[in-house]
Formats: sequence, C-alpha cells, structure tokens
Amino acid sequence: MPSFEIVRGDVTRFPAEAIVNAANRYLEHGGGVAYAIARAAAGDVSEYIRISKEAMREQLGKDYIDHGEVVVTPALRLEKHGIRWVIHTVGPYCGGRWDEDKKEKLRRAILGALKKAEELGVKTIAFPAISAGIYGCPLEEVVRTFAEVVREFEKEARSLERIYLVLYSERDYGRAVEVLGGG
Ligand code: AR6
Repeated sequence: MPSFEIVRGDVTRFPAEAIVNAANRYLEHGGGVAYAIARAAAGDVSEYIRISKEAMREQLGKDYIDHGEVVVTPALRLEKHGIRWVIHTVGPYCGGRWDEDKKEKLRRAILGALKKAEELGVKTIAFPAISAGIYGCPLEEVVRTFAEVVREFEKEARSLERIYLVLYSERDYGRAVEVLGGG
C-alpha cells in the first residue's frame, strides 16, 4: 500500500516521477502553480501551453478538461529533478465556499491523477494543494479530501509506492499537518 506524506516544498523541483498540475479546464497556465510548472518545464510558458493543448486534443479528443479527466505532458527541463511526467487535473472553483459538490469535484480530480499515475506505472507522485490557491477552496477541506481519496485508492494501487502532498508555504504546511493530527 502506498504511503501518504505531507511535505513542505516546491512541486516544480520535487523528485517524484510524476507531478500534478492544478490546471484550469483549457490548460491556460496563467498563474499559480500552473504558471510555475510551465515556466520551469519549458522556459517559455506559452510553449508549454501549446504542448498541453496539443496533448489534450490527442488524449481527450477535445479542447477542455472535465473534473476527473487528466492530460499528461512530458516533464522537459524538470527531468533534471527526476520528474518524468506532468499530470494536469482540474479542481473545483470555490471562491471561499465549500460543499458536497465541490468536494466531489476535488475527489474526482485527485482520483483521476492517481489512476493515470498507475497507468504510467510510476512509483511516486507529488500533488500541490489543488484548488487551495486562486480557486479559493479552504485548505483544511482540501487536505482532508486528499487524505480520504488516498485512503480510498490504496487498495487499487499497484505501482504507486509514495503519494506526496506538497505545500508551498510553511504556514500552509503547518495547517495541513494539524488537520491530519500532527502528521
Ligand atoms: N509548489 C507547490 N505548491 C504551489 C506552488 C509550487 N511551486 N506554487 C503555488 N503553490 P493555485 P488552484 C500552491 O492557485 O487554486 C492557475 O492560474 C498554492 O500556494 O496554483 O487550483 C490555473 O491555470 C496553493 O496552495 O491553483 C488555474 O486557472 C496551491 O498550490 C487556477 O490557477 C494551488 O494554488 C487554479 O487554481
């Protein structure tokens, strides 16, 4: 069964075979962790947007992603950290609110990325706190949902050995550890 660990760090340089991007449905990596990943991977953000949109057309046959669907792009320059793939997934927009519908959308976004990681046969995957930034979902609820989905997924896991939730700020890291009762 894979372990679930909460760590403080920068997902663009986290040594996991697959990292997850908190994307929007058009893969326009305009801000937040999406922009950081695109810039670190390709140097030029618009180039990584082009690569992402092309991958989306090939993999999904359309030009947008629904919650639960994912698109995979190569890690390019991130390979120097041992990263092989970027898995793009789309969490809910909350704007400070939280309810069952948002939770279900986040659940699907996380699960979609975990399933794709299994398909890719990777051992390690690192997630940012999807939807807890620009999309305004409460961090505590996001962390709680991660823990639940990972627990639910554990039985299905074959190749995955370690699942990381990477918190960017010390403060968010502290809050996340507290949610899970001391980490
Ligand atoms: N490593 C790890 N976590 C990070 C990093 C990093 N380098 N940079 C930011 N975070 P956000 P969302 C954290 O806003 O809420 C984009 O424009 C950040 O502190 O990146 O899902 C997309 O294109 C926060 O906790 O994603 C979408 O339009 C978490 O990552 C929209 O933002 C997620 O914050 C998606 O919004």
